[in-house]
Amino acid sequence: MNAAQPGPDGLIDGYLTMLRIREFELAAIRAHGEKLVHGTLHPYIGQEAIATGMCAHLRQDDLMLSTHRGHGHCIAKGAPLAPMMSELFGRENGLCGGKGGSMHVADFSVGMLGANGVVGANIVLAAGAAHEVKRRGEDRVVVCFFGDGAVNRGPFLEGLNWAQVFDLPVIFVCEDNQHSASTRTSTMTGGEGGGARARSIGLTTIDVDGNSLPDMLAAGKEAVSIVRSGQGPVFIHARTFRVTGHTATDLAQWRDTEEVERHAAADPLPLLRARILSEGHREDELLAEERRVRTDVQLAYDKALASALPPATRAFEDVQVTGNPQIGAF
Ligand SMILES: Cc1ncc(C[n+]2csc(CCOP(=O)(O)OP(=O)(O)O)c2C)c(N)n1
Repeated sequence: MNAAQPGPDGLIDGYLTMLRIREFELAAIRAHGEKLVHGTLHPYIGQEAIATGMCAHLRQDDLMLSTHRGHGHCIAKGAPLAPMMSELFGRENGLCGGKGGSMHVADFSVGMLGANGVVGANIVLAAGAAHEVKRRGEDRVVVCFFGDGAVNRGPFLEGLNWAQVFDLPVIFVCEDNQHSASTRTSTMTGGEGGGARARSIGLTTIDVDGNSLPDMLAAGKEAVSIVRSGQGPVFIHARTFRVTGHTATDLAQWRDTEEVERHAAADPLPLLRARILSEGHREDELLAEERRVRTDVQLAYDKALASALPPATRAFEDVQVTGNPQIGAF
């Protein structure tokens, strides 16, 4: 084991976070099929090691910007499951009072500044948040997750350049699942992609197998140590694969069957479980922990289902800021 790699406890904690994300996603997909979740839902299944490995090194007061595929980021940053599920169900006890839903969920109390339905838009928001952190002289770190499709949008250049020029404490994590909605990203990306573009701007760049929790933990640790010590922004290129279709209703029949089967066979969760057991962890103890995770997710589902919708009288609250514009998110 390399010195930067985690010990067995780090792997077990990480595995259980990944399982929490996976089980939450399976429950959310089920709820979507039962018409309990309205609007589109983008599952994070297959990519759990990235959010888990990255967020394992963050403090609660560190900040995070997420995407349309944001449930995993939110859970890994520490958002509680029941209010999150309620948010997806549009219930009044949801994290955003049931008005944000899957694509606009946020939890400022754990530094989760928001999912974002506009591809790439969170990159400039992250640069802005990092600029404010630096202006205040704080040692907080900002992490921004986005997909490989986002590197072809304007905010990618703008955000990375700004972060580099002002030496900002931000980690850009590109989750390269090889697809942008239903298009192979390689067919619409010039040159060598996000990593090469980040390097050309001057960012420290880390390339990592995003399906390996040990590798992601090591990459996250290195990135946080660079950024928190004031050595400027970092770009992580995390290679992964989206196991499901683009959305909960996309059966992804347009994809190459051989490729999908190959990646399903390399599902990071069972592989990590097998590794943990091979390193001597007792299976009965792991089974008990797994049962606890599944119970927590089921309780979150049941609680959301039993919760009330926001009253119609509050429909126009939270829609527009009418109070003090100085009220900050962090
Ligand atoms: C500015 C913008 N253009 C188009 C869309 C429609 N759209 C939603 S998700 C998506 C694909 C994004 O791909 P990627 O950034 O790789 O993330 P992934 O879905 O693979 O996680 C697109 C094009 C959007 N939401 N925002």
